[in-house]
Amino acid sequence: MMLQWRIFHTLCSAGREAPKSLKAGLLFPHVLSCGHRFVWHRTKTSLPDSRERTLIAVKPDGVQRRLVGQIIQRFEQRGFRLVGLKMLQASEDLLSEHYCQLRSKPFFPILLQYMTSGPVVAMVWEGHNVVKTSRTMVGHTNPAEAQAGTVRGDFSTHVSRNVVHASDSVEGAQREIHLWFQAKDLLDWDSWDQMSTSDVTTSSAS
Ligand code: DAT
Ligand code: MG
Repeated sequence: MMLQWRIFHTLCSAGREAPKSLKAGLLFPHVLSCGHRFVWHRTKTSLPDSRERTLIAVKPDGVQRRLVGQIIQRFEQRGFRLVGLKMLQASEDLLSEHYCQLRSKPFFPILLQYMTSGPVVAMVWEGHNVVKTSRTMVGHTNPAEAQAGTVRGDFSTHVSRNVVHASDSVEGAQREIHLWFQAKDLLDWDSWDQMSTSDVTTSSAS
């Protein structure tokens, strides 16, 4: 502990920013050893995709039905990190860009009408394989074919009211996140339980 304080003061007096883990350890001494073991562990075994991100959006029907909390809970309990969150009334322009691959579909005008019918809660979630895992958690596009236990399988019955959006590829997620969020509104942070929710499995998992 004394050593931590010494390093902290040395950095501060030299006008440098102390590492986040050190600050956390000083503010919350009970996590000090975990915090430092955690940082050491990350540099040794983290895979690049532990920082993979996806866009999840609770659609207007999900917001109207007050499902936001339950949907957030599912992603939190799965072990993903929330790095961006906002509620907005999405514009037709934004949605037209978001769903650009569907512009020629007959249901496109109805989709835009539905998606602009009320507020949307847009989120960016981060973690190992978050894109693929989120798609599984959200379930089939058509809720009639979605497995029970998925968001769509538990909360919806019709494709035109399927409660939630999830990016379908890593590249698609990057495009969508850029569309919905400014970089300054996304936070990089380390969760203290990261070792137990993902890093410990990364040395052998793909
Ligand atoms: P997903 O949302 O599972 O990625 P998608 O990208 O193919 O599915 O379609 C985007 C949304 O468009 C979908 O969530 C609901 C709507 N949609 C898709 N197919 C539809 C259809 N046949 N009729 C009405 N809406 C549809
Ligand atoms: Mg899609």
